[in-house]
Amino acid sequence: KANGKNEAAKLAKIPAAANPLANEPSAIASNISYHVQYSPHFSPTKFEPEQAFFATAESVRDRLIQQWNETYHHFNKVDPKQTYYLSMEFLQGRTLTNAIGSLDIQNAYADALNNLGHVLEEIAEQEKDAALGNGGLGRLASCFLDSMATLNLPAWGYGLRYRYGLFKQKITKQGQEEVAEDWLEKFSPWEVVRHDVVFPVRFFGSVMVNPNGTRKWVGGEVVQAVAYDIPIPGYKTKNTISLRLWDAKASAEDFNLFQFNDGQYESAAQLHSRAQQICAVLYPGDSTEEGKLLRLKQQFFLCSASLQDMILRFKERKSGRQWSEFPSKVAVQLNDTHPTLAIPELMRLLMDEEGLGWDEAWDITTRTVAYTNHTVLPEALEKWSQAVMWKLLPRHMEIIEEIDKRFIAMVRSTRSDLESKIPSMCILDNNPKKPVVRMANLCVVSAHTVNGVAQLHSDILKADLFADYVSLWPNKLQNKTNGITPRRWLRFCNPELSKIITKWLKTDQWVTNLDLLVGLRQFADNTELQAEWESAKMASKKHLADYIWRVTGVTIDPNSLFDIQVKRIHEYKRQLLNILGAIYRYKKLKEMSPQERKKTTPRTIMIGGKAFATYTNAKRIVKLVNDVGEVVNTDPEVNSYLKVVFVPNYNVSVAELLIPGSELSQHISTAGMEASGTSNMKFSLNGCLIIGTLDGANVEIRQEIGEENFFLFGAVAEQVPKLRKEREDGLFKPDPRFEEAKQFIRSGAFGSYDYNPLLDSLEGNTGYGRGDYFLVGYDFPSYLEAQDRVDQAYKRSG
Ligand code: B1N
Repeated sequence: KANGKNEAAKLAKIPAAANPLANEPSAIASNISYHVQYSPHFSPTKFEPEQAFFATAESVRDRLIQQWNETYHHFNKVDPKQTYYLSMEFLQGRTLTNAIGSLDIQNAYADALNNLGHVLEEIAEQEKDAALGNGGLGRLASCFLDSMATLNLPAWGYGLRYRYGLFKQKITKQGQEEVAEDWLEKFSPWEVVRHDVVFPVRFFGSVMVNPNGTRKWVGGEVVQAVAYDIPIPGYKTKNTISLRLWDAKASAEDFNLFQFNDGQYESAAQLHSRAQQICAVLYPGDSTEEGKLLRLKQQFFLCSASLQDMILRFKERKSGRQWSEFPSKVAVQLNDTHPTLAIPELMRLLMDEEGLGWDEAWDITTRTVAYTNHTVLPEALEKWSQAVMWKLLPRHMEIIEEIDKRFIAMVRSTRSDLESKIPSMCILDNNPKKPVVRMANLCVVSAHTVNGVAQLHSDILKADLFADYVSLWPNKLQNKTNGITPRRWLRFCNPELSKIITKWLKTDQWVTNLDLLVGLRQFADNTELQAEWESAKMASKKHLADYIWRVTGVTIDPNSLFDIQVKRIHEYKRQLLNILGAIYRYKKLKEMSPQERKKTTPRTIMIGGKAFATYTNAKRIVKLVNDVGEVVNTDPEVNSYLKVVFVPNYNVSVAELLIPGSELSQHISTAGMEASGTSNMKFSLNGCLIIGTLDGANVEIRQEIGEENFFLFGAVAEQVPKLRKEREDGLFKPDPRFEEAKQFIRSGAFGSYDYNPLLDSLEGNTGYGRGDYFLVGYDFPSYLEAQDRVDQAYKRSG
């Protein structure tokens, strides 16, 4: 362990480097010590791991800034078509290890820190996760940035600089407790504020009609959007792109000095505090009820600031150019419907600010914008109240009405056969009870391309949700199966396995070209490779076991099968199926004789994930997993054959620890409901087998890794509607094993908490209005059978 005083003494002896960006450990050490002294954030002379982290990060940042500026100048000169990824969420996680790895200077940094009395891994753990997202959708955005940078693409990410990211999850006797996560508590060494990049963003107000008939949005309140940039280095390339996060600020004129001097402190700063609210918190997703108006403000704030920035860049890169060039220089990708307002905002900017006519503005907008759909869950499809929209964005509502009117006229004049479909295809739902804007419809009507995120999901979009549009625009809908960055999710999080792969492939090119991994297939039966592989897995399992002990106090056996399910807690993801399976396993173990137990495959089941704060059933599931763990792990009869662990506060850096140590991972959503899933890819990449349904990207992963490496069970998507109907009609006969597992909970085996409401959701007519909407009962028997196959396979593999 580093001792602050000794390290500080060492620091004082480090000479200044001639070139602060040189790659020798001595130059790096001197650059780190420079930052300790001259970029001080703490009292002088302290050099504990925390201080060492910030100084190391700043030293790495120096290098990033150099590449970053060069990238910036290069693209300014070349003027390529830029991709802009608009997303309300980016789940960046930690940056240090990724940045050092991308710059390919791990060893030099490790040595430099050693010389200064520190250990790189320990320093890296000081960093807080930047969790400006909820789950897969946000992490996908961050993976795309890494990959685009690595592919040398001219891309930018645009998002919001939330003051508080996703909450920290604490587990107490009551279950999950949410605590604000202060990722900016000290500061983030990775962000650079651009004081020269500031745009006004208006809210409320009214529409003024000019004498010539053109329209202008005026009045209301104006907030300033200030750019904070985070460098995104590509792997072993100089290309370093930007994640631009907007923060909201009121201007000095908005501070009412007169009121302040009069002692009216709160009202004097009212506009300032209203501006601060905009980026105060990330809205936890998967929800239905939030501060609707504030969330809409956030969405518009992101869209307006980002588009103004893109337009300015377009103009600055070449003066006096034609607007018709815009779509060949700018591509805007909407990450779900959350940034849909980019569509009417681009129309407004082009027409009201730049003086273009409707037709030209529409042509440019539709050729610029593309939309990715990430879900078919009806409650996650955004619909904004027309009343709220008229109030906050009056000019945009005029534009949306016009888009809708023209769309309907176009369908009527060209496709009279679709007349009956117009009410569901159009944008405005004018139901007098609750008139809303259907954001997905606005996106499909306006985007040149719409994509789903896995083959099955895209097929469902085409056959179901967006079927009528397919008949209108046969080529608009495409599939783009999600992906993950192999840098963070294998090369950096699992260096032991990476080394083995590089050794056997005789190249490390797989880090940027995963197709090369098929080259390992020819060695599959090589016992030397197998032994190396196993020892890497064992090392990761021990590392993980150590972590689990630190955060939960539970000891787990690295020789048991490590079985992991980590993702947001949701009924459709069916963590309940997992824990019911664990409960059934426990009950059977209890009934066995000691000799019989010895023949079973020892397992450690780990479940982690955050539940949305007001999602009652999700929170009950968290509590149930914890209660089951409490009983099972302290039961001396069975706890060498089964452990059940709830992994608290699942986030990106916890994932980086769990995934390398996994042997089986669960991707067991009700078929047709998980659009893609992305952790399934991460687990597979780390040599973990999957138990899963034919859902999302599981389908394609199974084809890639081979059926023998995928423990398949459950209903397929086409069966689901019929099975739900059968349940409703009382035709479903539950398997006795399912009844037994539920009964065991009801009997109080896991404590006195009232689990009846949760269990009732699997029966009768509760839950989503129809009992067991997610078909846990239907899939339970085939799930248990798949788990038996897992146990057998593990035994065979020794
Ligand atoms: O997007 C991921 C997919 O891999 C997952 O299957 C999918 O569930 C996820 C509202 C969402 N879909 N929708 C959301 C997030 C926040 C919010 O406020 C919806 N997240 C997904 C990447 O494609």
